[in-house]
Amino acid sequence: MPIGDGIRRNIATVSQAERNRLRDAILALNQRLFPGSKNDPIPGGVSYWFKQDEIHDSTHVHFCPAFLPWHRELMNRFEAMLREIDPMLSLHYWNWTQDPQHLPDGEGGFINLFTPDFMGNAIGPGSSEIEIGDPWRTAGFYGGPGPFRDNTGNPAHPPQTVTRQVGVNASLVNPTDEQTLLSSPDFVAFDNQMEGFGVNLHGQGHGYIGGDLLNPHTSFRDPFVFQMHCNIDRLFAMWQRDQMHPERLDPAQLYKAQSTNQNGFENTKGGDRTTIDPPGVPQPGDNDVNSLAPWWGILSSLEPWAGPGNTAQTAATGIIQNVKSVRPWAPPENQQIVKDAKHPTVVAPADYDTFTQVHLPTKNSSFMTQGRFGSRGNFEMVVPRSSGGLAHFWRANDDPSLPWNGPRPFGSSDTYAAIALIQSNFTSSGHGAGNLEVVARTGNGLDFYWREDAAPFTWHDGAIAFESGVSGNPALIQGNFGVMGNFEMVVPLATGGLAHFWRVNDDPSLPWNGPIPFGSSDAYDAVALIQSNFSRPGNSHGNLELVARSGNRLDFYWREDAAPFTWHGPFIIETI
Ligand SMILES: [Cu+2]
Repeated sequence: MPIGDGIRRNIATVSQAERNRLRDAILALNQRLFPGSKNDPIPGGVSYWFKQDEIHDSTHVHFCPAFLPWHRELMNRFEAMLREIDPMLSLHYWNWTQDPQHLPDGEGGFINLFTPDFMGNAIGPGSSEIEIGDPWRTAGFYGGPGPFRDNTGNPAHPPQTVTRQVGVNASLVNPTDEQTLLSSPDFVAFDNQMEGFGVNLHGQGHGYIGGDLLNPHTSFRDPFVFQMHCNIDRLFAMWQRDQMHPERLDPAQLYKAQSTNQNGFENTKGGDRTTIDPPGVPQPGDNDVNSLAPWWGILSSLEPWAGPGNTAQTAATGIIQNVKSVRPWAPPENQQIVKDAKHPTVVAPADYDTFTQVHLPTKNSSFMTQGRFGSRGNFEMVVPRSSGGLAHFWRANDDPSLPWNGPRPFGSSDTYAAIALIQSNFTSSGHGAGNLEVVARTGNGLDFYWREDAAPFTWHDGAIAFESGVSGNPALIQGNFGVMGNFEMVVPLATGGLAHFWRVNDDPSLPWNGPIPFGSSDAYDAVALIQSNFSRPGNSHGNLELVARSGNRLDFYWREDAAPFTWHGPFIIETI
């Protein structure tokens, strides 16, 4: 799996090396301090890690419409902190329908997340509650001589203990309940299934881990809470990405009837939330953090980041009492940022490995693909122009009228016959959606082009002309060999048979290798190429799989994903 591509993945399927880097980055968060002294009126000198508990404890955004967007902001900010330590990292998730002590790693093996070199202890002797232990205790995440925040209330002090009791207080989430969640017709129904008083998958996830995760006051003292809440954000993101509901990515439409709601009892409890309190009857302590009943609405500013005082919370957004001030989003640093749940950075989901759109661009090989520009992903298409050269078209999929744009001409004036287009994880802007990469056949040769992923979106001639002697269409993918993921290309040879080329993307000079000729000596005119999840046992990459057409016959080939990388075939699929 390419590290550094920004995608949040199932934690069990990333490499051991990446899990180690994630652990080390979390440990490093406890070595970085926010400004100030712990004796200041608003305590300073709090570590980046301890800040998480302080943030969560200052606002208590639960059982109210802001639950999902507020926790998304928390996840995004935590991931940004991890990337301050290690820019290649993403915040990955635990799939809570699967045993975290026996998770399929996607390659036929199993991973236990609760070990002393990753997340610490799961459960004690006789199924008792147990301290999370190392790697956290030695790194000062809890314990020591004191004083402890449990007694002093000072967020700069460690908690006395952090514990777990995995699998005792609740069961794993049932996939059927998760399917009901993803089928929710609107935001109120989704939120209710996630954290209402019925199924309450969020509460079930906390209950399954147990120990400090049972208590909303202490949950964010356990690093594992971020892998659990990342999964909640993933499910919210998948529900938003439903192809039939593009409005769920629109800040004005996502929250439907709740979009204009202030905080406050009468306005926030939509849907079947009537079981919390009788409708229309405010209860003592409603809208008060201290009462644990702050009913944050969609118009509420996201606290504590919006800062104290009455600029972030107004009569128009509703007022929540006793929000604690948290630095640096309070004096003297005053780094407040006022956003509400409708802010585009909150509505737009992060990329997860369970979005098919994320994977299609690199697995696809054609003159058209769905890329990652825009929140839905635009369609991108490159075709030859009859007058010579190439033309790029794209469909803007965030625009309700779905307009096709282009043509944008580029390339030499040669006459091209066949094209392969992908979006890669190279980013010319350093933080964009990914460059477009094109291989185009002209006569018996191949030209290579790429396009920047930020304005002015210039097309570049890759100045690579392959040997003559090819015909038909090239098939191009970005696979997962190497850290970046090499480009793999198969193209028919004019003299018959096929040839494999690959670009070594970890080498700064980006050298193309090949051709490796293979296959029968028949003339092929069309090929399709993927990298699959078939793999030599114990290997992690995935075979290359190829279908090639010769006249009216389809041949199948595959290539091993370990040395000596032998191509096998042809296996005749069909004569059509
Ligand atoms: Cu939670």
